[in-house]
Amino acid sequence: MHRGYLPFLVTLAQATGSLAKTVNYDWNITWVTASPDGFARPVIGINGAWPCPTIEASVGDVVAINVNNKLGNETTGLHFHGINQLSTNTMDGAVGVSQCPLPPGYSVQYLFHADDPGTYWYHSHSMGQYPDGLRGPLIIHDPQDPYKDAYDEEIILTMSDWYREQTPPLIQAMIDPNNTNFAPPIPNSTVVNDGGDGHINVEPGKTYRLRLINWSAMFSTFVQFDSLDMNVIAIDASYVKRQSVRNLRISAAQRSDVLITIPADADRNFPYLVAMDLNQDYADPNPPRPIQFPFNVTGQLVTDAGKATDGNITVPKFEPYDDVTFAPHDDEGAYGPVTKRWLLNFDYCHDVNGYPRACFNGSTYIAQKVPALYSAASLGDNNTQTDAYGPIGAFVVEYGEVLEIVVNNNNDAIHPFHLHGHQFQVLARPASNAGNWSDGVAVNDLPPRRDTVAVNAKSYAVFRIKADNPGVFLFHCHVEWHVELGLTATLLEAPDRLVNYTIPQDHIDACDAMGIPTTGNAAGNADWDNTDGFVTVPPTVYTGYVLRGLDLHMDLKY
Ligand SMILES: *[C@@H]1O[C@H](CO)[C@@H](O)[C@H](O)[C@H]1NC(C)=O
Ligand SMILES: *[C@@H]1O[C@H](CO)[C@@H](O)[C@H](O)[C@H]1NC(C)=O
Ligand SMILES: *[C@@H]1O[C@H](CO)[C@@H](O)[C@H](O)[C@H]1NC(C)=O
Ligand SMILES: *[C@@H]1O[C@H](CO)[C@@H](O)[C@H](O)[C@H]1NC(C)=O
Ligand SMILES: *[C@@H]1O[C@H](CO)[C@@H](O)[C@H](O)[C@H]1NC(C)=O
Ligand SMILES: *[C@@H]1O[C@H](CO)[C@@H](O)[C@H](O)[C@H]1NC(C)=O
Ligand SMILES: *[C@@H]1O[C@H](CO)[C@@H](O)[C@H](O)[C@H]1NC(C)=O
Ligand SMILES: *[C@@H]1O[C@H](CO)[C@@H](O)[C@H](O)[C@H]1NC(C)=O
Ligand SMILES: *[C@@H]1O[C@H](CO)[C@@H](O)[C@H](O)[C@H]1NC(C)=O
Ligand SMILES: *[C@@H]1O[C@H](CO)[C@@H](O)[C@H](O)[C@H]1NC(C)=O
Ligand SMILES: *[C@@H]1O[C@H](CO)[C@@H](O)[C@H](O)[C@H]1NC(C)=O
Ligand SMILES: [Cu+2]
Repeated sequence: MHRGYLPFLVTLAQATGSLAKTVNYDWNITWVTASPDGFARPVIGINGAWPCPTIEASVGDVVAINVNNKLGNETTGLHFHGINQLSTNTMDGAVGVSQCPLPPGYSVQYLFHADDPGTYWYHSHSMGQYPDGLRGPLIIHDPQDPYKDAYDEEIILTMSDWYREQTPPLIQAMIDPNNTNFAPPIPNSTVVNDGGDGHINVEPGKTYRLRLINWSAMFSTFVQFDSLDMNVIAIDASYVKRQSVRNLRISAAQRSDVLITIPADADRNFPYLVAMDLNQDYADPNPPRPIQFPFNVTGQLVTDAGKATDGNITVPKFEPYDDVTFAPHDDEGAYGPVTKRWLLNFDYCHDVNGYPRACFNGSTYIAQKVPALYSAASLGDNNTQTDAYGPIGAFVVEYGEVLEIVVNNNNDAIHPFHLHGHQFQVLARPASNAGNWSDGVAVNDLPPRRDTVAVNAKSYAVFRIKADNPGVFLFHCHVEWHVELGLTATLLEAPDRLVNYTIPQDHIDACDAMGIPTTGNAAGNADWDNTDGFVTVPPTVYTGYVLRGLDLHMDLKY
């Protein structure tokens, strides 16, 4: 099975040195029963087990993952969050954008280059599936890690909200036309490492690199370790100048790598608190929905299992470190001059059909039949016509441009925004109630980079990227329930370089099995401006990714 991009990958692997290897995984996606919070329910696991395994590679490696959908009754797809997929956009795993839904009984191989070190995670990017359990850590180790002499061992600590109900009924309630409050489902608990007691064995005198990963569907987490400071060394997949902090707020999809030193004379265990932020805007002293921190998990850094492990800590007031004040480790300054600006005004809305949805500039994202990348690859030079892609909020940037992305959050809650394909620079992210962005606002000229940033309530954020990764990339809120409400837009990056882009045969086979065209505009029409068959009404009934029986040529309501 040969792929058009494989020679490219091999060339890169060779270029980075003889130690480069291919890391192979062979995965069956399967139903498993698990009870991470003491309540048993079906979850989506891998090779009959859950929590899902960790993908580990080193810089320069090629990662090859065979994904066999053995769910029987649902489609799927895997996204590798934070991996830029430079020149491998077909491997981004965003269903409806860079691939078709993978039907039961079918397989695809994800093949990409481990080019940048860091703490990442993978998850299903198929309607609402990751809160059902299909998520795991993805670590790319760095032989050149600038902090490698500063720690002795590594520990992965994941944290998440957890729902006892399966996702489909939760999404059904979310997208129902009667959900006029745009109300998301409230989780039942907080889990660390997808279950277990949160005990971590440590030794006095050692320094640990904790890779904190938040894969919540909705809520952010505050993290604090008793009397021990955290030394932050990386956010998402970007190194920062070492910074000591007491408390972090980690939004859905964000990661932080922190060093923690256990005192050499430690004679006890150290509790740590993971507290879910259930306020819409934690800075607001009178939150509109005052459900305050009911979901705490207290874990323990255990130096001696014979000593008390029931200690806990109380944090009178969470004062999380401001993550936009971290400094990039490599001193890379703000990209410039800006040649294009993408200004997005987010608010809840009623769409043209009157349905309660989430909008950028008054428009909600509506998934189309043909993955947008496949349209870009097949429409020739008409692939720059944003109307060819249907109502997916398409925006074109040319190769080499410096793109400034501005998001105004007109809502009274904090929302974590994520861009696929880049670690973007965060130039400004003021406090809540700063109002809308205006040209000339102060920006940081030594900005930190990351791939997900929490935008404060009634406020804004300013990001920049260099358009050096031809592809089709989603920009969306990482609250899964808001994705279902359409809080997504689409970046068409250097579409002129996507003409005749090679789509792997196994990805094409998945589309064929689903009855989805792989060329043409959003509806598969050869003429870019023929809108017959465009999807213009967002789904209000969640048939979702569920296949009715084994009729693979289902209606396209995924
Ligand atoms: C995947 O499932 C098939 C049966 O459907 C089995 O033969 C194979 O060994 C499984 N693979 C793994 C890695 O468990
Ligand atoms: C698919 O099957 C699993 C396992 O039986 C079940 O728990 C789940 O609810 C089903 N999914 C749908 C969408 O019906
Ligand atoms: C919407 O309608 C459904 C089905 O009739 C009902 O179960 C649900 O409670 C309603 N939701 C709201 C927010 O009124
Ligand atoms: C989970 O939480 C929801 C929302 O608060 C609640 O309605 C439901 O009863 C809870 N489920 C269980 C099994 O505790
Ligand atoms: C994870 O992110 C969610 C959503 O932003 C947030 O509410 C929750 O507090 C975060 N959890 C941790 C442990 O950082
Ligand atoms: C833990 O916190 C609870 C509630 O704040 C308190 O009642 C209890 O005494 C604490 N336990 C210890 C060992 O400090
Ligand atoms: C969770 O922890 C916070 C900070 O210590 C505290 O304010 C809150 O009362 C705790 N919640 C519960 C339910 O214990
Ligand atoms: C969104 O609306 C603003 C204000 O009207 C406008 O300046 C901006 O260009 C619009 N963005 C897009 C992507 O159309
Ligand atoms: C682009 O669309 C125009 C009609 O608008 C058509 O004449 C032309 O052939 C198309 N170009 C390609 C490469 O398909
Ligand atoms: C921000 O702009 C929106 C229009 O996009 C407007 O409705 C809102 O009132 C503005 N907010 C402020 C604080 O001026
Ligand atoms: C793309 O493929 C078409 C059909 O084979 C061909 O006519 C066209 O020249 C190709 N375009 C580019 C830019 O390679
Ligand atoms: Cu993502």
